[in-house]
Amino acid sequence: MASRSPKSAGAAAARVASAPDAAARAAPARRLAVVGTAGHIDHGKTALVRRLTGVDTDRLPEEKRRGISIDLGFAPLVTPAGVHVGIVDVPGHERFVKNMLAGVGGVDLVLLVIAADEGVMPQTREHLAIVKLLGVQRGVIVLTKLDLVESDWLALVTRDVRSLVAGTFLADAPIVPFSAVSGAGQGELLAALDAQLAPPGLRSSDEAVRLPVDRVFTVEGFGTVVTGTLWRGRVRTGDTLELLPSGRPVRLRRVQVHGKTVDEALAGQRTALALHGVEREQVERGDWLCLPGSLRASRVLDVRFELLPDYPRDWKPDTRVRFHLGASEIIGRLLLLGSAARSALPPGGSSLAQLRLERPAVAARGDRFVVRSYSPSRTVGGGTVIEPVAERRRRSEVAGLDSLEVHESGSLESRVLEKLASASRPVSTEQLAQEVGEGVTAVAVALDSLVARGSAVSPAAGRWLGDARWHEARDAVENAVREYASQHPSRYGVMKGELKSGLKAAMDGALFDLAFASLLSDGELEQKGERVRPGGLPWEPPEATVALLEKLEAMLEAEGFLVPDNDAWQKALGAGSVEAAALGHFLGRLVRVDSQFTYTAKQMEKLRALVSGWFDAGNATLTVADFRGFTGASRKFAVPLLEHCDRTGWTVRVGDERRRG
Ligand SMILES: Nc1nc2c(ncn2[C@@H]2O[C@H](COP(=O)(O)OP(=O)(O)OP(=O)(O)O)[C@@H](O)[C@H]2O)c(=O)[nH]1
Ligand SMILES: [Mg+2]
Repeated sequence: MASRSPKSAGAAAARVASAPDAAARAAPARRLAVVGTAGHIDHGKTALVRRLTGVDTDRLPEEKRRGISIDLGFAPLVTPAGVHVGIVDVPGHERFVKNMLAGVGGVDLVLLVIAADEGVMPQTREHLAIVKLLGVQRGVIVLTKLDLVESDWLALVTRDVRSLVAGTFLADAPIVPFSAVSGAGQGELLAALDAQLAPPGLRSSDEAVRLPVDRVFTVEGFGTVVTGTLWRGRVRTGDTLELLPSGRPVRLRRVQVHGKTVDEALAGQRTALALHGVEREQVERGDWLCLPGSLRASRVLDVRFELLPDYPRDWKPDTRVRFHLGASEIIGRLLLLGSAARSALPPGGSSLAQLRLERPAVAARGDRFVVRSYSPSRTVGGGTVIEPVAERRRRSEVAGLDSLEVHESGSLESRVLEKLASASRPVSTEQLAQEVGEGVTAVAVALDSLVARGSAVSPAAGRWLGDARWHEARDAVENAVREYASQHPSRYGVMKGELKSGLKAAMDGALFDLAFASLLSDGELEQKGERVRPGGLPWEPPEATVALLEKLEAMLEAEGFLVPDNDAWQKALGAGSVEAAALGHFLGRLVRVDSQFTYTAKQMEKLRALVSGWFDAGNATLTVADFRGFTGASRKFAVPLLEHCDRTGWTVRVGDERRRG
């Protein structure tokens, strides 16, 4: 698990890019979109991007030499309708699907590229499966190399392609024949892009910043630079973000969009960010930049897993996999939960599952991910994150699956309530928002309605707890107080500290304090000094104890200040005398002078009068001998009594003498 210091994150949050200010919101909205290519090797993805943008996205020497794309390439495009598009060009080679996955995560639209001369090929299918699993909703299909085929062949391939995409989000997508050589189809392609990007619902910049890092390098004078598609939120120069999973706070020294330095970048833009506070070696592809405190890294995640329909076998309940989310690839085990755990999952099936990863993943509820087999690496399925930070659970464990299902499909209110029900202490709105993976505002609204319905309570400002848990806690405190009172009738009540530590196993200290305070203010409890008893239950110490106390007082006063020591009167009066003495202390009728001697309040009054009489008579100092003289106490009693006088402030010790206090 990544260790993140909440302190440093909190401090970093002071200047972050989360909440858009009014000015930013009022600015005319610029339409932004990220478009990814997809398709088999050599089908003309890079040539198409070059034709549309003039940018050659094959920038590595090895890519030039081999004539294939190896890693992600990026190019900007402004469409005829004015949408600012960042294109992510992916490699088609089957060995580089993991690179493809690192870039395709955040796309709004996919350009599925199929060479008209070759038609549908393996990575056409695999890339299509991937964008489907990732939940991409918009797309345009491009049949490239139009210049190489006859029209009847083109018609044949078009039919093939239609049947490939039937039943998918691309079922009704435009199919545009295109040639990167002649430029044929370019106008139609741009028009198709605009048509697909026109409906609203592209991303919003008003959410917590989230950016998957897909490249890291150093730039002379700027140090560590990362690139990535800004999934959500907006970032500005000077902002502090949190690098996850390491939890390092980093400051943005410079923000660039497609090579141009800007003050601010918005969700849906390809960005290059120069980071302050982190070395090149401390960042890698797959890391995330986030609003500090908004996400937590975890090795264990609960998910809904979907196995691809064309997977050739049943899927085993415990399998080594590669987990792809954002730009990250993490190896781990996928454990099916529930009924599928006992058998296996058939192709096309889905199951609740737990991912146990070798390194922490940074996920949010609802994130789509892709799963590839460990070896050989093939795309086998994917799914949706339900619990981004989960507890390890046994596969056979059925308990808890209900709550997982609530988190998968339940309303925000039911999900918040689920979290509250399992919380051991009151939690803040922010923490709940993080746990259910929703914005703070939406969670606050859900909480208000839960409180209105009586399902949740707010025992302290900004803190929340399930109603049942709250009443359980109050009842536990009240019952403990009642029980003590009935067991110890001669005592006013239980000491508060003793009560709290007695309930330690049953309840968190913070919850105790809140429950206690609320019981006190409701009059359910009454407190005197440190002792607490049930409210409205008048306290009448047992007569026998009072009688014994009177006997004890008489015994202590019998010989002036020469009282019998504690052992002596306990022996003389029997077991009940300790209880009687405790009552005397609580009532202020007895005073503990030291571990050996107890005096009555009356004796103490007399002592005080004698001491002040001594000083009133004009004596500046008081020695032990003087004291013995006017009290008749032997040295054995005089020393502890004088120390008591010092403690109560009647006298002040100076060397071997006392002065008036
Ligand atoms: N005749 C013709 N050739 C094309 C066309 N588009 C691409 N090519 C050629 O096809 C080859 C592969 O093109 P790329 O654009 O590199 O293919 P790609 O899909 O990017 O390949 P990978 O990135 O490696 O998956 C190159 O030699 C291109 O010149 C086209 O429309 N017509
Ligand atoms: Mg290419």
